[in-house]
This record gives sequence, structure tokens and C-alpha cells, in this order.
Amino acid sequence: MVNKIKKILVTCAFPYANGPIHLGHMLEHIQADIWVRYHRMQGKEIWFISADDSHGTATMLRAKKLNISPEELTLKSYKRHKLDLLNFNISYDNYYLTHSEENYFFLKKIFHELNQKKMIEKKVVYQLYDSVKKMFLPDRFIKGTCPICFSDDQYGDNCEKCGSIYSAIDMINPKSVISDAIPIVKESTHLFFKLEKLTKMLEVWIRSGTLQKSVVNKTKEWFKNGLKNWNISRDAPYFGFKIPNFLNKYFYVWLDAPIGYISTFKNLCNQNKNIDFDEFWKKNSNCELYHFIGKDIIYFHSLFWPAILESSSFRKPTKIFVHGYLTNNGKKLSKSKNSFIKASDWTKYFNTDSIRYYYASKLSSTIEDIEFNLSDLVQKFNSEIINKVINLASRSARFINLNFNNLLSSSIDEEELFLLFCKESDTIGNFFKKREYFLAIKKIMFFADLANKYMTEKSPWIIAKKNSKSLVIQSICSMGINLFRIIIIWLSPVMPELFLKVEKFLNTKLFWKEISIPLVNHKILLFKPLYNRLNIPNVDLFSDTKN
Ligand code: NOT
Ligand code: ZN
Repeated sequence: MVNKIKKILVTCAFPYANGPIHLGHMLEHIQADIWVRYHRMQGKEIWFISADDSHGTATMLRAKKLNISPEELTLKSYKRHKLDLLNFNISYDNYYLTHSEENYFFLKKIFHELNQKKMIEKKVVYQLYDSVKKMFLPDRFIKGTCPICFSDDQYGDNCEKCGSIYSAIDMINPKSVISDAIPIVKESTHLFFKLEKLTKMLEVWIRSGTLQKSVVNKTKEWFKNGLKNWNISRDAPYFGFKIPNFLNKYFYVWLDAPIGYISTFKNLCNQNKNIDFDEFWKKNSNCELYHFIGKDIIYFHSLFWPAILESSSFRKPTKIFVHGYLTNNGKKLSKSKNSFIKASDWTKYFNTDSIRYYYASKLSSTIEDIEFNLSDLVQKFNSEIINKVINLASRSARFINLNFNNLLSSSIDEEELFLLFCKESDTIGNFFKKREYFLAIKKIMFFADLANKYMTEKSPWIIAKKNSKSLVIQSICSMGINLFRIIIIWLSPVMPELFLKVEKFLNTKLFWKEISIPLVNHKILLFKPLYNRLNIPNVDLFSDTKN
């Protein structure tokens, strides 16, 4: 049987335009980037995209506060976010934004198809209205007392104390977060997507291997009370795309956001004529489509999104990879909690390989939360990357640079040990493929220890005291460099900056597929420290969203 190589498209959830990118976002972008880089190293055709999520009430209000237009804010955020992602070496083939011509095009196309299939209905609904600001209030802009457990200070959609989900009009003493006014109940006509009609299809789809087990269980809960039709329209004032032939109504941001996956890819195809858009997005496409997302947006991706795709002319995702939250002292690190580190602050004090390495050492394929601890990170980077990996290169290169005119020996000192390393490549590769990065890192560190043990046992520095030109020294140190080379190839999806520095130092390109071909009779360059030890800076990196 010919193993047909499948082409792959990978996406990350879109960061909102209304705030900065923080280390919580980066957890996902790094997780996906490691996966993509690993597959690229295997020679796969894999495309990696994401975009800014431009629309919504929050963007509109934020722009108002800054006294600029939402379009201006959207562009400004887009540029800043793109730079942040680049600084963390997230290797997007395209990073776009949802406030784009392409996105409106696909949104209208899909809306038209949904209408044709009679998947849209009009309904009158009652919602909370802020008569001071003259606008309907989204759930996030309403606070009040939970109607179930009577806890104060809860949002308009669910209670963080008792976990109940309710409708904002059922809240006790609701208040507008924007004006502090007591909202009134007002009626308005809206468009609903008939999600309920797709219950059967979705019940099968969520069990078909597209979701992690724990995610299937979460999703199943939502079927218990029956799926509810989904309101896809919003009243003006709103920042979004206008609904054709429906006065003063806009499409809800959560409808155009996922369609951004399609339009961002289309925009990539416009730039690169070798990619066939339809091949990836047509129904029954042979290509694979993977979405990396956080567990807070499972509902949108496991129910709404496949339902919309099913009802239009596009394919559904192959798999959805859900990860947990980034926590600090057990609490979610996010912008809504006023405690997060901005990506742009991180790069002022630290290299980005360090946090990529730290995340990799903790990430698995589960939806468990990941605890972020700065001193833990610093300690890990210093003891594992500096003291083990980089030290292996520095202690080996010293003699090669000094006594052997940078030339590596003509054969491998201990073939068995070298082969032992090579043999592990598939295991490590599989850990990356299965998103069990913490296992890959564990293995890699085990082998870094082994390589250092080899060096310590052979102690070339002792031999050098008697005869600094002894070929035995060259042979041992060349072996050290070769083991270092393998470790760096393994780490390459995780630490792309280190990888490039090492390619320079080893004076050659490095490929996963050539891992078992050692560097012999080869001139390296002078070793220069690849990274400095990290220190905790004397500033408070945790900021709040208002900055
Ligand atoms: N901006 C959203 C969020 O929760 C994510 C949008 C995901 C993008 O941060 N696409 N979809 N679906
Ligand atoms: Zn409650």
C-alpha cells in the first residue's frame, strides 16, 4: 500500500484585537508551533495560520476609550500582535485579521448557504438594554447576583461560584458594567442558527475521534438538555460585519471568527499560488485540518463550528486539540483577572526559547492546567539548558577550537553510544507527534545527562595536561559535539533560536532525517556562549489589562 502523504493545515485560536497578547495566549501558540515545526522537520507539507479576532463589543468600547476608531484599533493591535508572535518565533505562514475583505466574502457566502438550507430563523428576544449608553448589553458587560446561589458580582452568562448557566434577564439586581445604570428589558428581532437540527450529526461527530476523551465527556453534557439554537446577530452599535438586508444588525463576532480560519487560508493562497484552496477546504477533502484551542472555547469548536461547516460547502476539522489554562498559584492567568504577563514585557527581560522550553517541559495532550512559576522557569532553564546542553558543547568545543584547528575527528569514538542516541529519535519524535512534549523533554534530558557522563568519565582535560595534542582528546571532544548535535536536533521544534545559533557554530545545516550521520572530518566555528544564565529581574512583570 502506498502511504499517501497528507497535507496539513493547523490553526490557533484568534487573539482578540481589544487587548495585548500575554503568556496565556503564548501557551497555545507555542504548543501548536512545536507541533508544526516537528512535522516540517519530517518534510511534511504543513501550513500554519492564525489571525486577530477583530470584532465585537469589547473592541468597539476599547476603541472609544482610546478615542480612535475600531478600525484603527484593529490595525494597531494586528501589527503589535504580529510582532509579538514573531518575537516568540511562532512560525506562521500567515497571520491575518478577521476584519478583512476575504472574511466578509466567506461570511456572506456561508450565510447565504445557511439560508438556502433553511438553517436560519428569525425570532423576537428580550435582552438587557443600557438606556444611558443606548445599547444592548453583552453578557460580559452585565454584573449582578446569581439567581441560583445568590452570589454577588457575577457575569451575565454564568456564575463562577456555583457554575450555573443562566440568561442575563434572570439575574438579580443586574447592572451595566459600562455605565453602572440599571438595565431595562427590551425586545429585538434576531437571527438564529438552527443548531438543534444537527443534534444527530454532532452526536456522531464528537465521538468519531475528533476530540480528546475528556473533551467528549464535557461536550456530551451539553446534549443532555438539548442543543439550543444560536443567536448569530447583534444590534447596532456594534463593531462587526453588517447583515445584508437586515437594518442595523450585525453578525455576531463568534460567527465570523471561525470563518476567519477559511479566509486567512484564502489570503495565504492569494500570496502563494502553489497552494490549492479547494483541496484543503472542499467537502471530503483529503487534507487534514487541526485546530489548537483552549478549553474555554470548546463549545464553539465542537458544536457551532462543525454544524456551520456541515450546513455549508466546506469540510469539517480532522481533530481539535484542546489544552488547559495557564495558572499562577492555581488561578487562571488571563486578562480578565488583572494578572498576566504581556508578551512584549517578557521579551524585555528574557529570551523566548526559555519560555518555549518551560512550556514544552510541562505540556501534554490532556486538558490539565499548566502552572506558571517564574523562579521554576529560571531554575529549569539554567540547570537543564545552560548546565547540561550548552555546557556539553562548551566543554567539548574548547579543545577542538584550541588544539585541533576546529577540526572534528575522522571517526566516531564510541559508536555504540552514538547509535543508542540515534535509536531514540523515533520515540522522541512520536512524543512530539502525540503532543506529549513533557515526555520528549524528559527523554532528551536523560540523554543530555548521558552525554555529560561520557565527557566526565573520559575527562579530556586530564589527558590535556600531559599531551594537549593527543588525538584521543580530539576523538572524545568530537564525540561530545556529535551527541550535542543530536540533542539540538531533538530540541529544534522547541528552541528554534538555539537551533539556528548551533547551526552556525557547527557550520552546517541540521536535519532530523540525517540524525544518524555524524559530523566527521568537519570544521566547526569558535564556540561562543549560546545563552546567558537567566536571572529574575527586579520588576513586577504581572500587569493589569488597563495598561
Ligand atoms: N478570540 C477568541 C478568544 O476566545 C477566539 C477566537 C477563535 C477563533 O480569544 N476562531 N474561532 N473560532
Ligand atoms: Zn451561583
